[in-house]
Amino acid sequence: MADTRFTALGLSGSGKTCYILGMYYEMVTGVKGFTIKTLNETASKLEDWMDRLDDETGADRFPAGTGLTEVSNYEFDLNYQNQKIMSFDWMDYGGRTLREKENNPEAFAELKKSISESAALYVFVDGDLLCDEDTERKIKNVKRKCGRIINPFLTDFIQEKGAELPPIVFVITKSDLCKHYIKDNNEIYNVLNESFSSVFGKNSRCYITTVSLGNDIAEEDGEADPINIQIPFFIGIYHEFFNACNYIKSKIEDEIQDKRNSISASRSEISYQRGRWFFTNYNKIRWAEENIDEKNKQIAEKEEQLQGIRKLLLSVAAELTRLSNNFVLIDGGKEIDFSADEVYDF
Ligand SMILES: Nc1nc2c(ncn2[C@@H]2O[C@H](COP(=O)(O)OP(=O)(O)O)[C@@H](O)[C@H]2O)c(=O)[nH]1
Ligand SMILES: [Mg+2]
Repeated sequence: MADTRFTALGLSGSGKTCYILGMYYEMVTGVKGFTIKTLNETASKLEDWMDRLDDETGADRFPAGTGLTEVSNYEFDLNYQNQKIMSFDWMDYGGRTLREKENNPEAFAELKKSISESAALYVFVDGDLLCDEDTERKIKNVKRKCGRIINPFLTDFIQEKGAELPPIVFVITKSDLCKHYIKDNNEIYNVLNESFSSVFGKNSRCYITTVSLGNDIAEEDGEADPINIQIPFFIGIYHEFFNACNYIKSKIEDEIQDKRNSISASRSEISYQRGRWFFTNYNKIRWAEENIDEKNKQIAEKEEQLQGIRKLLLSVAAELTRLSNNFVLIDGGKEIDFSADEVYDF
């Protein structure tokens, strides 16, 4: 079991499988000290796809479409300078699964379960749907060919999570194709807001970013050179790792407090024994002194552990801040600047 799970919602052909491939392609060699590796046998599939992405041309270089209701689970480990940050599961499935409630109830149930366990939910919007000069037609495309099917899943997720709603990340794929048609961030927000109106509510935190496998990847001999591909998953990691760190921190602080209590009990024992006139128990004094040394050593270890976590958390926050020019954050329905201030107080 990985530490956390992310799920991508998107129709067939929206670019979900290529996204995983692109992310692996980018991160396996490392970005700013961060690397990911796969932990399960699905890695070999990614390795084959990577070779093909580099060696083939035209449509052959992309993974063959995911079987319509096939479900694969990728397990990744994210490391920073060879230290593990966390492991995460990323579920990939054929886009038809979204509509297979009756025909393939197992795959559908697996998808529903994955959504409800997810620490971040990704909505993949096919960039092809934005390849139109007219904003109204973009809205119509996204509403009809994406929103209509995905909205019920989003509504369930929002209701189920309530006040604890995890971030929802809109990933607009194939930006190499659609960037020529997008006027500005406002237009993208407008299209998404019209198509997924239930999402941009008071207690939601939504991110929007565009990704591509490469600027000229659509050309016959275009090269893979992923753009923004690490952003969506760094957003998920940032939130989940921050939550995990807070949890670990409060546990460590409780443990440190226990040890401090034990030290003060030992100190009382020592002064009690020393205060006795005739019956001083020197063994008890020795035990108490040993206990104080031992507990002080354990406190130092715990504090070091906390420092290590703090360092990792700061590195994740710094990386997301570095990338923040390339995504939009909508908090409670309003666009705000991304800031990792909460982490600096950690
Ligand atoms: N131009 C371009 N095409 C892409 C990109 N990513 C995916 N595609 C195309 O979209 C197709 C479907 O992608 P895929 O990941 O299989 O979609 P899925 O059904 O959501 O898994 C691929 O076969 C590619 O032809 C991209 O970044 N740029
Ligand atoms: Mg697929």
